[in-house]
Amino acid sequence: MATNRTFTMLKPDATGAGNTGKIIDRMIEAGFSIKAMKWTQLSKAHAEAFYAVHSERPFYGELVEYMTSGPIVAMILEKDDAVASFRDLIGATNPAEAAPGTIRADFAESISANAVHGSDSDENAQIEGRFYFSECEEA
Ligand code: IDP
Ligand code: MG
Repeated sequence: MATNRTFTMLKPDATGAGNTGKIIDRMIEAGFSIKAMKWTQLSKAHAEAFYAVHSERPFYGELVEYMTSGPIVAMILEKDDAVASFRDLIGATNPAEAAPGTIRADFAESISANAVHGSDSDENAQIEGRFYFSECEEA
């Protein structure tokens, strides 16, 4: 089931550095419209559940600790081909490898504190959006 929606989080490095507005501007300038948005903070249990798919990876503990270290902004975004288009906008996981002009190249601190999350498939966009928002919270 292809959809035109994706899910993103601004991570604690981005909110903590005061980059929230600048990063949201990039998303809007790139043609994404915001369908739902929430400023919140992950508990350890919620971060472990959100990133359960990475539970066997060596960086899982570091990732959970980092993602609970400060506020995050969760958003559902809409655009044609949203998942792939958004991954292009944010750039590679490691900011050292992210293409110039991408959000991670311009705002990320490290491979762990890399400013933004972006869903990797339509299916995960749906699951991740539902993690934060009920259907009646989507515009
Ligand atoms: P993605 O966010 O670009 O989809 P994933 O491989 O899904 O990258 O990894 C999820 C998140 O885990 C990354 O965004 C990053 O915060 C963290 N991460 C990935 N690889 C590493 C690593 O090698 N060291 C530390 N953290 C990592
Ligand atoms: Mg991923």
